[in-house]
Amino acid sequence: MSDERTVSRRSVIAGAAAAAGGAILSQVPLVEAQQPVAPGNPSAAPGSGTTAQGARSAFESPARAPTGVVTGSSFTPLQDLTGTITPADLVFERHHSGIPAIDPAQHRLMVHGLTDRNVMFTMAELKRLPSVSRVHFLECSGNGRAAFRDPRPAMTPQQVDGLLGNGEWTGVLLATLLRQAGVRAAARWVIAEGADSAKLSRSIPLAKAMDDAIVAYAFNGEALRPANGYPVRLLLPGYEGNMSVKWLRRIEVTDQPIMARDETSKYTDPLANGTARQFSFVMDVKSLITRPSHPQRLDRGWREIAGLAWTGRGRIARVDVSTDGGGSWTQAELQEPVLSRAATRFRLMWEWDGREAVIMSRATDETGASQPTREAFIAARGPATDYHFNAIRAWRVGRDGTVSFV
Ligand SMILES: Nc1nc2c(c(=O)[nH]1)N[C@H]1C(S)=C(S)[C@@H](COP(=O)(O)O)O[C@H]1N2
Ligand SMILES: [Mo]
Repeated sequence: MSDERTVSRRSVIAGAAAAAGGAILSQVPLVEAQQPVAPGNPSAAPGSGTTAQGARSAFESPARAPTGVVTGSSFTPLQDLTGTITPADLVFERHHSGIPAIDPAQHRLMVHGLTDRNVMFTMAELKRLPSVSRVHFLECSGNGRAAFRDPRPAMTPQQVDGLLGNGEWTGVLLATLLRQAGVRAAARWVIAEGADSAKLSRSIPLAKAMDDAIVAYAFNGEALRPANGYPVRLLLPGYEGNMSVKWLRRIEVTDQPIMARDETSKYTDPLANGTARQFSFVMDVKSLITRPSHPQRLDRGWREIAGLAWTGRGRIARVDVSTDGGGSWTQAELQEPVLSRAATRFRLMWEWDGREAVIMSRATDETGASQPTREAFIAARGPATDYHFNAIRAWRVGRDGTVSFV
């Protein structure tokens, strides 16, 4: 343990830090002493009836924060969520020309181009094919832009990094569809096109299409929501969100990229030397502390520092947490199972002693890649970079217990 004011959950449970563990429990007033009867007053009257669809407790109101209308985003309320799975009705939305209303009975997905045959799939046909269910994150490559460009103390995790969702996607591997069509030897790319009026199109390396790309029709156990691509979308694990084309209608196999609007005028990264980095597909290793965060106000004593870490390159290997602005770091616990290209929850117990503290997290993935400091990020990418913001971020805890984004 490198920091005397932090303690891992495992060491508490194992009794290896019995003194520290005892200190935690003695300071947390779990129940009033000498409670003579069980708390609460069970109602004598029967409760309300069973329901066809679940609703949240009237005491809970997590919500997305929409900006824009037809061209817009709505942000995942990361501060309200626990574990790793984003509920379908809270996962962020990002669309370039509104949410199309598509009748699944009328929808078709065409696979053509450098193929032995052109194939057209109905939704019923897609659902007859062998399916996979996999947990992956989906992150817009513009995520974190406002927090990088214009950091404000009152920002919440939702505003900092809310263009992030994580959940279980079900569908057919794109490789299965491509094998049915028969990919010709000259093929190198596939072009995916959406059925929205933006006809959002992206070029995808054939190797990715044949590897883990999913033609997904469900999320978290049920049909996709209209905003997230109903009835069918692409999900490219670990790649920038823009490439996971929603309302998927066409896959064209080609020998070169098409240089679509969304991969030329947008989603290229201007660099310091005046050139731009194109086809920066993979999302970099990243993490965010979601609690404590703004607008929480802390009391002194022990609490959990918790957040999410994710990387497009595979699994998260470790997350280190600092409570002194990066002076010293302690390795956090990772919630098992740690899945590839999926959000991973990290946790560390921390005793806040009432002095000003700056808390931050730094994730490292299985390839050895680690989050850069803001200074190193700017040095590498230049001041005008517009995507893939993965520098270390921090929250400041003031003497009055208020938490603000740094
Ligand atoms: N057809 C289509 N696909 C799209 C988009 C779009 O506007 N149209 N937006 C893209 C962007 S920029 C992102 S970040 C993700 C967002 O997916 P979500 O809205 O399901 O969270 O979808 C991508 N796929
Ligand atoms: Mo995006």
